[in-house]
This record gives sequence, C-alpha cells and structure tokens, in this order.
Amino acid sequence: MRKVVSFHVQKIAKYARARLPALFGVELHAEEVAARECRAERPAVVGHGDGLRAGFRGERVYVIDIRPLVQPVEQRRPQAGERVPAHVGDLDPSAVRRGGGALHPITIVKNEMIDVFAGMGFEIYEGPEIEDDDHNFTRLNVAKNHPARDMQDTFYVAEDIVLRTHTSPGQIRVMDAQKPPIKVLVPGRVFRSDSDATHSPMFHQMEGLVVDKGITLCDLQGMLDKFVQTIFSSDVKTRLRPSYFPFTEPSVEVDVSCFECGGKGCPLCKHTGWIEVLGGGVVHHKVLENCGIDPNVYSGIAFGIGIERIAMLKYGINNMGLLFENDLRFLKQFKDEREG
Ligand code: 2U9
Repeated sequence: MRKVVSFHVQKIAKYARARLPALFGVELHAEEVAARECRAERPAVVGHGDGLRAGFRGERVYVIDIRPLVQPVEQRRPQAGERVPAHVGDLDPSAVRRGGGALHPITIVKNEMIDVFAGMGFEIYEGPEIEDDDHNFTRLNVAKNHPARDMQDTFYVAEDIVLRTHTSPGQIRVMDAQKPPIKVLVPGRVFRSDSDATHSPMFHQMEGLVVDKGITLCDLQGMLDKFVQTIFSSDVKTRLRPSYFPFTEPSVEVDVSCFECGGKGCPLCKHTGWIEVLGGGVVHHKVLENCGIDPNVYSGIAFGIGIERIAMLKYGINNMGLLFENDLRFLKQFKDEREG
C-alpha cells in the first residue's frame, strides 16, 4: 500500500534528477525538485516561506526537505570529442523550443476530484492492480458462486488471481491496516472484459470509504452534493435511487440534476432532468465483519465513481475511445495555454 503523495514524489524526483539541471542550469537537491514539480502538478504541494509542504489538503502532510541550491552546472559548450557528463544538457540558445506537454483529461479530472475529497479530509491510498479473489470478491460479500460476480466480467491472471475489477480491494486493505475512524479515497486503474462506446477493458475509478460511529446515508449525500457542485456547477443537486451492490446495503445510484438544461429536460439528460453519475451505499455489515470491525459499534458509507464517465460528461465527450487513442488533435484541446 503506497500513499499517493510519496509515489508522486519518488516518480517526479527520478525524472527531475535527470532533466532539470539541464533546463535550469543548476544542480538541484532532488527532494527540492520533487517539491517544485509537485507544486506545478496539482494537488500536491502547498508552499510557505522557508520550505514547501507536500501533501493533499488532507490531514497527513509530508514535509519535504528544501535545501539551498548547490553546484552550478557547467555552462560552456563541449569541445569536439569531449564526453559530456549525463547531467549537462544542451544549453545552446538557438536550439528549437519543443512544445510543452499537457495533462491528459483523465488526469485533470482525477486531480480535481482528489482536490474536492482531500478538502473534506479524505486520505488518498493506492492498492495493487493485481489482486487475489479474496480481496477483490469474497471479503466484499461476493462469494465464489454469487450471481453478482457476473456484474463484473473478470480478467483472470491465474486461479484466484485477477486484474482488479474495482478499487474496492484497496479499501479492504486499508481496513486491515487501520481501525476506525477511516476516511479514504482510492483512485486507480481497473479492468473488466467489456468494450464499446461507453466501456473500455481498462478504465479509472475513484472509490471512497468512511467508517466511524454514527455514519449514515445523509453523510454520503452531503459529500456527493459538494462533489457534483464543484465538478459540474454550483447550482446542481443530487438524487438517490435504490439499487443493488453486494457490498452495500442499502445501495443507491446517484443522479445529478442536469447541468445543461437546469433540469427542464434536454438531449444530454434524455429529457429526464437527471444524469446518472455514480453509485454508493451503506457498507454491508458482513463487509465490516470481514475486516474485523464491529458493525454494532461502527457504520460506514462507500461510493464508486468512474473517472472516464465524469470526464465525458464534463467535457461533452461522446466516445470513450477518444480518451485512449492519444490523438493530439483531441488532447491539445485540454492544453492549458499557460503551460507553453
Ligand atoms: C468497500 C465497501 C463498499 C464501493 C461502491 C459503487 C457502489 C458503484 C460503480 C461506479 C461506476 C462502478 O466504475 S463504475 O462502473 N461503483 O456504483 N461502488 S458502492 O463500495 C464499497 C467499496 C469498498 C469496503
């Protein structure tokens, strides 16, 4: 189990060590570089006077060591045949400037969603993408012969080993590792054998779990109201409809009032005034028991959101395939001009 923040920091530090000295003409302390990069890529860093704190705006904050800049990189041009140390880049000012990259729309939406929930105090966890049957199904109240297994067409890696069909096994691992109160958000890639205009065999989910004394469905709706109002429009509201998931009871489908027509009815909401956005419910007492949490003392709520679905609704994308083809004509539309 990794915390997302430290994951970002490690990944970025590796990249930064190789690239940034050449760009800035100075050797930076790796951790400082990580902090700077994180600041550019929301939601990771809040800065202040003498240091930078990296973290989501949640409760756990990682302090990143920031030391003075050291070691100017050699700036003269190399002579013919001279070996150039790996950390020195081409500083020729006449070099052609490459267009900057940009964040993928899934990443943009994922970061926005993390911002919303981190602001409510959620901690962020990532779990493994390859899971065992026990974490992916059994402990979530989906036994071997349970018909609900058919709801998620599964890729098997070996007997009892699967590509996770949802990020829920991550929450099981969190409940194994810590006791309530628990408030976690688990984003990540998931895999189902399914493919058409609105389904892809790999897609991204973000699931949330809150376990504490006295948690109810009202808490779920309050948080989801805030979520849809931040992501879509400040004047939308949510509606809960009864549904079925094996891991929640009661279970709900959550609709948002149509942000295109204000609820009057239009093609986007199929003239109903409502758009289905996610699912959730009260955590099934057997799931809590399966994780050693007494359901007579604690209760929980959980929700699951398909990130592609939110991105498609937010940006008016009508074919999920566009999100995976990496066609620059599509991706450039999400480029923030300030990024160069
Ligand atoms: C635990 C307990 C309960 C997660 C949940 C949903 C409902 C849901 C879908 C949204 C779009 C999947 O990507 S999607 O197709 N998910 O509707 N997810 S409740 O419930 C949990 C998770 C973990 C321990």
